[in-house]
Amino acid sequence: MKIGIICYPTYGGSGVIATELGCNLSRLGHEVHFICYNLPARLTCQPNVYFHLVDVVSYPLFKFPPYTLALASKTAEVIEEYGLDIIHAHYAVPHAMSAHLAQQIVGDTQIKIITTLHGTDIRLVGLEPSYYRATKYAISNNNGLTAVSQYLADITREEFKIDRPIEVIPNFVDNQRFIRKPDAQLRLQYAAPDQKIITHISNFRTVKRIPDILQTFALISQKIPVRLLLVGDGPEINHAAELVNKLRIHHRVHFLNLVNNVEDILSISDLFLLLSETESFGLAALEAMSCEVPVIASRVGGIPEVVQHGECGFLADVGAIEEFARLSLTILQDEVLSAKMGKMGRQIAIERFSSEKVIPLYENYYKRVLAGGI
Ligand code: GMT
Repeated sequence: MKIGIICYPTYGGSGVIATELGCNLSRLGHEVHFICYNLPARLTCQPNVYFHLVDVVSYPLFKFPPYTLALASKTAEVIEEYGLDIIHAHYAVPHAMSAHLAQQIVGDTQIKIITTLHGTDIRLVGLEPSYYRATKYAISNNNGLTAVSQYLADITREEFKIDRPIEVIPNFVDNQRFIRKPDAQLRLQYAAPDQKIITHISNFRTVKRIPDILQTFALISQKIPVRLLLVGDGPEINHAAELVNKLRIHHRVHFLNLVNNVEDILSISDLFLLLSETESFGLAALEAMSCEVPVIASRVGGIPEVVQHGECGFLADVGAIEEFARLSLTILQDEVLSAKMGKMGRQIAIERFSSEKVIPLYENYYKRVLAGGI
């Protein structure tokens, strides 16, 4: 198949999944065309993969350069030039609409549009009155629609009052890359041998409830020797640094910013925290599980579909800081339980969320959409 992929080219989960999906599809022999405003962060050069830059031209009259139109124009151009079969848009706003426009522009009934919903495109941005109607129109009229969790599919039907089928295809992880390979030297950079390492990885947006991460960590650190690694960057990072000082935990917290070797950091971690307000899936938690790191997470959105409570970690209600700290200590103070949960996490990551299992689900879905069977 000739597949066009539209995504945000950043380190965020939707961009990572889109990029990994495209690379995997190209290895299976499909021709893959990324259409983005930048080279996707995780994209590596390989045969059968093309990159098309969306150039958003500005003009003094424009207060807001029309990215949606530039993306639609570029997508239409690529569809025609390369004879694409499918455009797969990741993250509905505004990609579902740009892809729909491109389909109308080329006026070719052969090209099929599929959108994958990732989370905040539906739960936060798409529900904003400014975007609601256009998002609903686009996802109702695309040829195929997938969601990364059952929770997200259900909430989309409810919030957007649409009754079309939504295929649930979960996110996936490369179990060969995300495998526990602890580097003793790297560990020593952050913690003494008697200290545990807790890790949080995110885009540091409000939805991640960074203050809860820090307060939970502060409670844990009152009981055992421990260090916190904060990986990633985003709007809340300065606020996080201020709170770290206020809580007097600055000597126990490391800000790592964006790192390319996430799997190395996870491999030296003893616990992963994801205490978000809402989370359609929680890809970072899945990557931790694949590296045998037990997870403490909020019982919200699609997280319970990934993190099995009592098996590979524990869940508690959003904001339940004392409970998060208590559950974290239960794991950190029991080596047998910790190892058992780590192994179970990896088993779940392999059995249910490996790229080998999930990529064929997308391939089959594409074939069904092309055959008009959705
Ligand atoms: O919505 C975001 O915070 C960004 C978005 C992304 O582009 O990374 O994350 C969403 O998509 C990820 C990949 O499917 C999911 O793992 C995240 O759970 C989801 N984020 C939220 O629902 C908050």
